[in-house]
Amino acid sequence: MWVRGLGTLSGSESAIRHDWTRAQVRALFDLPFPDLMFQAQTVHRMHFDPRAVQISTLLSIKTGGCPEDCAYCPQAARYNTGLKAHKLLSVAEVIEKATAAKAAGASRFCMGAAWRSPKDREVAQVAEMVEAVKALGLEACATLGMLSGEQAQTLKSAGLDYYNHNLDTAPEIYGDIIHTRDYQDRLDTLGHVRDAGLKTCCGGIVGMGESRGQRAGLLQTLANLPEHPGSVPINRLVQVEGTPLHGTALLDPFEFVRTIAVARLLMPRSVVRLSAGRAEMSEELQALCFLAGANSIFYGEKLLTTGNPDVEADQALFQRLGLVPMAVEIEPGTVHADVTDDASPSACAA
Ligand code: SAM
Ligand code: DTB
Ligand code: SF4
Repeated sequence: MWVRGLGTLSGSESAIRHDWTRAQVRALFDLPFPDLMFQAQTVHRMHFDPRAVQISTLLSIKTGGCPEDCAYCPQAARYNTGLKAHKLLSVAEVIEKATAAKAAGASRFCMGAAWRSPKDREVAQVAEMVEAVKALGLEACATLGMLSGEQAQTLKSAGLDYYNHNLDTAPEIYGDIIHTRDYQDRLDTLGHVRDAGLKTCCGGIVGMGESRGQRAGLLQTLANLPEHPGSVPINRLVQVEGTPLHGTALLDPFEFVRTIAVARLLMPRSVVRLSAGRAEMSEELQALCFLAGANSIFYGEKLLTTGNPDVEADQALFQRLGLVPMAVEIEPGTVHADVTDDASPSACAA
């Protein structure tokens, strides 16, 4: 099949490429909206059931007081965002939240900590949490900042499935957003994570005042990583008062949908997450994102420190759109949630 902007796709699969040029990615962004949506849908259906949405729940296990200066982040100690900081939670507190997330229908539990890079002793504490989450029959993901190779190994040995570490934006504007570490630090951590045999969860944030060409640059860099990330979270900036990016001009919603569609085209087998920012989106915009190839969400009333749609609202949206939780193999031979014809959105609450 020939697809404008992608060339000839053979058989039932689109090509997995790691050699995208900026001009090629930009050309996809510039397609007429109906063409871009059709192509994204076509590629999505080659690799996924378009009804199936992977469901993750986030928990902030250590909140605020972060020494970094990420201009978007309410957890940076240097910005006055009124956030109530808390120390690392206990394993028992994490088990309680993970149990509730599983009961509500999540298949992956993601633990986030406001660290620049954890100390070895902190990684050991998180490793205990990972073991406990895995024992509940959930996939485990953590996002703790920069990791050494040994730290990534420790987390892998504890049973961690995914490590989230975002590129956040295009390399050429990274230095305008974060000054306390550089792009190469992020690439190095991703290398340690891959070398340890962990799956990567890696994406970025749009709506930080970047241009379309710079959004193309973020997605180009993600797609040209040595392996496509298993999960690609596309966050729309959640504007928090007190952060330098508060007051940034809002991104055209259709441009956000285009970003999802291009991510789907560049990384055909990756799960693309409609990530932060859903609480500020209409249900119609979210539906367009699913049509553009998004097939994952954060589920539960809170992200790390900011709001997310209510569980009941998400269940109702799934029902109205005919979406179902994605089947996920947690352990060999164990299937968490089934995508069957009679699976209903209330399976989220099963
Ligand atoms: N401290 C660790 C780090 O930065 O790697 C892990 C937690 S950090 C909060 C994880 C990611 O959340 C960031 O890389 C960024 O992509 C996303 N994030 C943080 N604040 C956000 C905001 N206001 N809007 C959208 N995404 C945000
Ligand atoms: C990701 O890409 N988005 C999540 C997760 N990875 C850790 C975080 C979103 C944070 C939004 C702002 C907040 O709630 O503090
Ligand atoms: Fe700290 Fe992570 Fe927030 Fe940056 S994004 S300020 S590293 S918590």
